[in-house]
Amino acid sequence: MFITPEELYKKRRQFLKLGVGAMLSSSLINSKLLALEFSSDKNPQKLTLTDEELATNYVNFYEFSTNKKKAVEYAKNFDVKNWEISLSGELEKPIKLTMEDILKFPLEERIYRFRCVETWSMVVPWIGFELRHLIEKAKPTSKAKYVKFTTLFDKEKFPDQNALFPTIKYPYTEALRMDEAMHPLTILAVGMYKKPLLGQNGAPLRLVVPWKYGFKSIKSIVKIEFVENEPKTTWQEYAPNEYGFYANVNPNVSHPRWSQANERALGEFFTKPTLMFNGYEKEVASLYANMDLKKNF
Ligand SMILES: Nc1nc2c(c(=O)[nH]1)N[C@H]1C(S)=C(S)[C@@H](COP(=O)(O)O)O[C@H]1N2
Ligand SMILES: [Mo]
Repeated sequence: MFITPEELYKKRRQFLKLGVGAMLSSSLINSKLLALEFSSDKNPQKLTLTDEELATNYVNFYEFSTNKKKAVEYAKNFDVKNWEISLSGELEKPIKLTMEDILKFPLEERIYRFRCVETWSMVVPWIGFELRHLIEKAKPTSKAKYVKFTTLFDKEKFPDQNALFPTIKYPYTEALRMDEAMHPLTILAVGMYKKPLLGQNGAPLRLVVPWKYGFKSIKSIVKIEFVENEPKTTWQEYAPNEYGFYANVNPNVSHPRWSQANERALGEFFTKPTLMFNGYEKEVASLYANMDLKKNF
């Protein structure tokens, strides 16, 4: 049977009337994405999408495991029911948002290049919305100079958080300068490949900052704070000589242990040159006009 988007929309309306409270966030996202309630990316640059199987099976999510295969396995039944995101710090008043609230933001498909600091890369069709829309809603005060993000801390859900010697310090945190957070390329994603995010890719809500190394794109966010001073982030604390606050993709600045000049796209055999700001130089270079990118790596 062929179902038109209108029919799906009506179905969803009926479904919603049955009682939103009882629904899982994932099915809520599902109904929204199935009803094609997002604008599609026309892909003007004709980027070649990474195979969905690769993008959902080759992941970094240390809370589950540092082993990419095991992370996927442990993330299988990740429960995102009753997920809440708290907004606090330098803003008018603290806010708590459910995924239902989150899904009211205008969803868009965004096809972005994604470059991990480990030198693999991919092109992903994310579904999400511009972070600036959420920031505008939160009404930060003039003291808010940075936005800090925190991943869920739950030893029952995340095996590495429960380990005797966890790999990194949890909860995982990341942060952006306010102008980076307000940049229209910066999104909060709820889906990819026209479906809700899977546990291993950061369900139900993750950050995507396409001109920065992948570790800035923090997964499974539960807290967003507006702060005055530059926060110390997880990887920066772990190895400050290797991972800086900015982490802008830069082929001219090597990691102390390897070059960042080239990358290997998942599914491809040969490497190719990495682009300045991961190919988003035109859009974001002005944010760093007066900065020494070798010092502020
Ligand atoms: N909470 C959390 N977020 C995280 C990570 C993590 O281990 N924990 N890994 C980061 C790294 S190193 C990368 S490359 C991307 C990977 O995203 P993907 O697995 O969806 O491709 O997520 C980032 N966000
Ligand atoms: Mo990464």
